[in-house]
Parts: sequence; structure tokens; C-alpha cells
Amino acid sequence: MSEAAAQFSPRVFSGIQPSGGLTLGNYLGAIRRFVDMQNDGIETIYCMVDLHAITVWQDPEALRRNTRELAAGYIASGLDPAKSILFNQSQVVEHTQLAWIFNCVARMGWMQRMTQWKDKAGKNQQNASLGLFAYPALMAADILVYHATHVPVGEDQKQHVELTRDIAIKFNHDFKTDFFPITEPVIEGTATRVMSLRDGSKKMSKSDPSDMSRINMTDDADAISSKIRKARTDPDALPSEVAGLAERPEARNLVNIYAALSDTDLAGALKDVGGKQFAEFKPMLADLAVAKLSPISSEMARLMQAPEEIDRILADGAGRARAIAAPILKRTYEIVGMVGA
Ligand code: AQP
Repeated sequence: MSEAAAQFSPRVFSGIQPSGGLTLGNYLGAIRRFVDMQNDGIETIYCMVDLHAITVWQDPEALRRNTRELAAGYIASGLDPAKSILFNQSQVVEHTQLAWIFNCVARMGWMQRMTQWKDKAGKNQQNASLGLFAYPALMAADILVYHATHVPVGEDQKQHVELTRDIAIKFNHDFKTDFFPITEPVIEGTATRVMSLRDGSKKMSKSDPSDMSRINMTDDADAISSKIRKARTDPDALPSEVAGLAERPEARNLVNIYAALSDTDLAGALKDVGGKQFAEFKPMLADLAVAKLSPISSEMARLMQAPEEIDRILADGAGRARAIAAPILKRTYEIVGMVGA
């Protein structure tokens, strides 16, 4: 932990957008770390960031379903509502209130440098939503409204957590205070960047137009096997050494997924599968993925039968989250000079 973070008690915050169904990338890159940190006994707060999801168009009915399904995915993967605070972002208004303050702290140039903004807005930035541009300030508010010291994320979110640190530093500097912690990203594990099954240079993503590019946490055994069987590869056998994967992004990705699902690293996985042809390796990977993911998808399906129970868990979590966020927002308003705070 850094010196600045050391003044604050450890508290973990992270979130996932209900912008589609959960993917294997979200599970391996984020949710498994969420569960580890919960089980390490640290205070953990995990959110379904529905306000982030609407920075690009979401069908309202799909957003409702995806939010509940994401909550079901959290719980089915091992997050326990009695141990972690689980809620959806829109139900804790302090996030958006602090985000406004941070919109006034962050600089346009900082936002313009964000690679996610550039990727998602594409060539037509003029037509992107203002919310998509301001996304990282809301993310900073999500984290700092709890004085969170640690944020488990996949590799792609590193830049946004760095921007959160810049916002905290500038706020503390401008107002001559040390009120906000300088949060640490926690990017650990074998699978911090799971790639598309169709293109080893693109990350696996819920909003990729091709469903064949990803494994969804709700996919059944047939779908998982078929997607892995059809995953893009090259004609060579797998190498025995990690160096042999250097110029082979698709092969590396599949071995990486195998490694993460078997709780080992690339070198450990290659001890099992090095020298094999894809015709032999792919069914091994499919069996492993089905064995690891089926219990989660069945539990998600069971939880989705009782949406009112999911809503009750989220409402309870929102109440507990607000109890932490409200005094931090109030003190922020006082520091900024808002009369009546
Ligand atoms: N492919 C991935 N590999 C490892 N980690 C990943 N994460 C996402 N994709 C991968 C991590 O999952 C967490 C939640 O991500 P998010 O939903 O907030 O946004 P995202 O990173 O933009 O994820 P998606 O799936 O690509 O969503 P869309 O398609 O809506 O943009 C984060 O910790 C992220 O790093």
C-alpha cells in the first residue's frame, strides 16, 4: 500500500457495467478478484454501474434484466451480500453528486487522453454522449465517495484508476486538504486481459457485436464448447515454453484462459498442454470451462427465478452504501464551500 493510502483504512470498491451479459473476461479479470478480496476480510463494496452503462444506448428492459443478471452473477460467483455491500449505482445519489464536483476538478485534456473514450467514441466524437466523455469523473466519484483505497480491475481500466488518482491529488491540492485517498488499482492474476475468441488483438467484451467472440457466463455447455471449437487459432502445435507464444496472440489467449481456469500461470498450463495440437487442446479447454462455469450459470439461472429477492439484496446494499457515502459527500461540500452542507 502507498504512503498516502496508508492513512485510510483499507476499503475495496469496484463495479461492472450492466451493458450486456457478463463475460468470461469480466469473471476472470474482475469478479474472481472481488471474491478473493471479500474473503480476505477487507471491507468490500461492489456495484452494478448502471449509470455508466447508459453512456451508450441501452434498451430499458434489457438494462433492468442485465442489472439483475449481473447481481445474480456476482452472488453465484461467491460474493456474499452479508459480507460485501452489493447495489446498483443509480440508487446511491451521492455518486452523481460527487461526480459533478469532480467534473469541475478534472481537465478536458485529461479526458481527451482516455483510450476508452477514443475507442468507444470512434471517429464520430461529436455524436458521442457527454456522459461517455465524462465517464472517468463518475468512476472517480464511485471510488472516492467511499474513500476506497483499493480497486480490483482488469488491465483495460488501469488508465481510469490513474485518472481517479489525478483527480484526488488535484482536489487535495486545490483545497489544501488530504481528504481523498490516492487509490491503488489491483490488477492481478493470470487473466487481467482476456482477448476475443475471434481476434487475439481485441479484448473480449460484452458489447462486441459477435457473440462468437466471447463466452457469456450464461452460456450452456454446448455453446461454450462450440465457441471454443470455432475460436480462431493458427496451424501449429502449442509450444512447451511461454516464449513460443510471443507472436501467437490467439494461441496465447486460449492457453491463458486454460491457465486462469486451472489456477496456474502460462508456464504451468504449458506443462499440461505444451506440444498438443489445437484439435486435442480445444476439447480439453472446453471441458475445463464447462466444469468451472456450469455451476455458476446454473446458480445464476436459479437466482433469476426470484428477481424480487435480487431487488431486496440491492436495496439493502444501497442503504448500507449510502450510510458510508453521505457523510463523505457532506464533508466534500463543506470543503468546497457549499452553504447548508
Ligand atoms: N476481456 C477482459 N479481460 C479482463 N478483464 C476484463 N474486464 C472487462 N473485460 C475484460 C474487466 O471487467 C470489469 C468490468 O468492466 P466493465 O463492464 O465496467 O467495462 P469494460 O471494461 O468496458 O467491459 P466490457 O465487457 O468490455 O463492457 P463493454 O463492452 O460494455 O464496454 C473491469 O474491471 C474490466 O477491467
